[in-house]
Amino acid sequence: TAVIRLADYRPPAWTVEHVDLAFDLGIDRSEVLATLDLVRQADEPIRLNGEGLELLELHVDGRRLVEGEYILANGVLEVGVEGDRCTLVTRVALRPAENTAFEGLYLSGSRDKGFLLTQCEAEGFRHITYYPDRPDVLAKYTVTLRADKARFPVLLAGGNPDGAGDLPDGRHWARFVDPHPKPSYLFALVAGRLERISQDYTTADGRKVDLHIWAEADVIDRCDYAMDSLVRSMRWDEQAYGRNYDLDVFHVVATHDFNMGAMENKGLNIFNAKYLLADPDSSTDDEYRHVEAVVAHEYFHNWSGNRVTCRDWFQLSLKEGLTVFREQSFSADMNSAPLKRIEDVALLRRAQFPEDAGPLSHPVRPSQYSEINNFYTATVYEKGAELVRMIAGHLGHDGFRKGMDLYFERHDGEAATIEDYLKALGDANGVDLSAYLAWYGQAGTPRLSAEGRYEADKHRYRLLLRQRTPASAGQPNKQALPVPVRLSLFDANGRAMPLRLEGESAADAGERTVVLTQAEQAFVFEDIASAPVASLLRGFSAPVVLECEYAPAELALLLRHDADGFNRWDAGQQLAGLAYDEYRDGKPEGAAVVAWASALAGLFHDASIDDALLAELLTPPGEIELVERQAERDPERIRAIRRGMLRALAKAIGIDALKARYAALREAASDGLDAASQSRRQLKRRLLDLIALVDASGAVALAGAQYSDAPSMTDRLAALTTLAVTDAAAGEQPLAHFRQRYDGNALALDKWFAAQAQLPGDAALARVQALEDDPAFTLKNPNRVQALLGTFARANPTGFHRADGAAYRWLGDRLVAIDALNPQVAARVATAFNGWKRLEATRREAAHAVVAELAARKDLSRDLTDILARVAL
Ligand code: HT7
Ligand code: ZN
Repeated sequence: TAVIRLADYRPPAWTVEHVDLAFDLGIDRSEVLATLDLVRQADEPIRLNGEGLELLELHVDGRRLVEGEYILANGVLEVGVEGDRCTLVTRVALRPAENTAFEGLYLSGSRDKGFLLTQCEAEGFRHITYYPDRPDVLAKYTVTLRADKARFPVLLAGGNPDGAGDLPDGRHWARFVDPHPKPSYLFALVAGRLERISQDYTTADGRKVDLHIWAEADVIDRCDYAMDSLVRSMRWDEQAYGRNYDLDVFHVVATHDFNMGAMENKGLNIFNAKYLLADPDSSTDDEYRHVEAVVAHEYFHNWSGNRVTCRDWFQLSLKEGLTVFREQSFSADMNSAPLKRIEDVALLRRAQFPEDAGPLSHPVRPSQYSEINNFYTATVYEKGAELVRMIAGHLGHDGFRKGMDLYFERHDGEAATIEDYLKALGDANGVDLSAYLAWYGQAGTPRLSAEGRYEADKHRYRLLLRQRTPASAGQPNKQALPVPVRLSLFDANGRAMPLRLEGESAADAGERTVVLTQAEQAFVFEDIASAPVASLLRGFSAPVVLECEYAPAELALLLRHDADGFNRWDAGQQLAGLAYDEYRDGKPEGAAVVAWASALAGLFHDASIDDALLAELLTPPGEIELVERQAERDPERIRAIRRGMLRALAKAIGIDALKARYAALREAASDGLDAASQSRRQLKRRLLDLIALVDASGAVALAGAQYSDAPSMTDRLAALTTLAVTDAAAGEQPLAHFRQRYDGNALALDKWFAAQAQLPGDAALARVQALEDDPAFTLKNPNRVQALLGTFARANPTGFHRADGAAYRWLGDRLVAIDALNPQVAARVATAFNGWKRLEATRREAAHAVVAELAARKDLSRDLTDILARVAL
């Protein structure tokens, strides 16, 4: 397959000044009449992308072209014209109901009740009409929609409304004009029977905006939280970045049929219902937070992505990394900042570090791709956000804001690059940020090693930092990167010492940032009265793996005293890692196990710790992260060791203390969304899991009661999951109850499928296979596929990696079936095979056989083929 390279970038030969689109919408057949005002930029023919289109007519400057006057091959329509401008008209036909790939114009839901919608990022617009479908072609859009009024009472497109009316034969029309030039990937339309909730909003600069959230009638009463989140996001972007909304209307639409989380189409955001709907009866606390975060993320794209877009898809992180960072800052302001940081870093470690350590590793700005849909990755999003965070830290709060102001001002209405971004931020502050460019171009997670030496006689502490980034495909030698290390030094009582670097005259308060710019550098701190314990990379100041030989007692000290909530948690994670090593090496009474369990037992009784933070502290790294601590991956063994450690922890705290705390939390139960109630629910869930490890039947009784009288989905699902994974028989009745109670509630049923996909061990595959026969299961719905197959393959290591390889073979078969319907979804699920090389030998051979067989097939999509080809390497 063709490889697209960043180095081959050429500006467009023809640009579009204005595009007029007229749609005649129907479920089986829709027609699109497109009028493009084209402007020549180079001495080349016009080349327009188009895939799966039935071309009905083609006109240039009013003259209809006949066959032979144009070339139509390999998804490109080529027309040679004279002159520097022309008007090109095409009329094409589409078949929305047959579009199971959910790219371009498609049908969400059933033929009789569903609605039509579009998804154009990254290259979906070419499935709608012939167009230069690349993000650096920005045009003004006028869109007219025509459809049967009874079947499609609501007609929406991006931009401001510009008239509507009735037509003969029960049809009607609506027109929209978008004054802001935009790339084709931001085009959207929606048509069908939808209900709405609305709110008035006035921007800080005085624009009155109508906010509308649209959804099907049965779920419209679950959109209020999204509306509140939207208003909070709009205010926050005004206050934090001085960014105002810029159209008279803002539409948000929910669909159950969507390949990703949501889409920031200009003026018409479209959401996977999973990230828009929320109500106490069917949503967990985590889901409420996700709704708030995704609503904010898509809204923030209006500036970081829409007003300033990407020159090409290699620059994807310019909008995605930046927007994730903006969402992280917003969520930290709306909720607990340390908990948000813990959650984000945990995600980075769980999803991005493994991606970057295997054959799918790529730089935040890749240099080549064969299928861009496969680059909407944790690296581009989450690592990209970490790079923005480092740069923001370098500039400081006010400097970063000045830099962002200049970036938005300088590139408004343009398609920019990562270089443009660094230049604007640097220029606004009179600094050169180009050293950070290396972070964008270099794959792999850097290892940062730290070695501290205290010179008691000189009262000095010498910190030697070294960095090394492992080789990756095509990048055998890595260069040194700027690595900001925020740090504090603690004395034996857990107090942060004043910090003065050699050569400086005054000491800083208890925290500062040193930047490692070379492969190796020493930093010497003066006037250090006693041997310190270093708290390094505070707040996770750089996306690296820290290698520092702490003694268990030192980590226990940080776990007890570090004022940085993130580092406190991370000290616990590192200590848990050492405890894991001891367990693995047959030393269940080792120093780290004892230090970890006793420090946490102490914190358990510390009333000053927030319940949610305590829940996080009581959670060691998961089975997936712990793979790093095994030479070869044997999921059963990892799970057994981890459970052994947790049992030691539960015993150190004491079963009676655990049960008493659980009972107290149950007493205080409510369905409130306030932080304290959410924290209580989170801790309750953690305690139930710990109790289950030492007293399974006691936990089953508690979970049964919790399930029956749960005031919220958070409590209900926690109890259900505990029951399902602790005792299969005890889980049956509540599972059946849940299935019936939520029949018809797609998002709640997804949780039911996902809970069972997590059953540990060999029993899981048969359960998953049985669930495929449930009438509610379908391979056509991406959320359902992710809930059952995605959860099983990615979040159930002992179930998926069963030693006989049966689950690998089963997933291989399913991938072929999914691929025939929806290549993007198949490709995503297939990434579960990433890391097969690190499995122990039996599993490795079984996984390899499946991957190799699939990779050799010639009948699979480009999306799936690309993932398989790379994973098989
Ligand atoms: N920018 C959006 C990306 C997206 C997408 C990409 C490929 C295929 C389908 C898609 N749906 C949405 C999501 C975001 O805001 O990051
Ligand atoms: Zn995004």
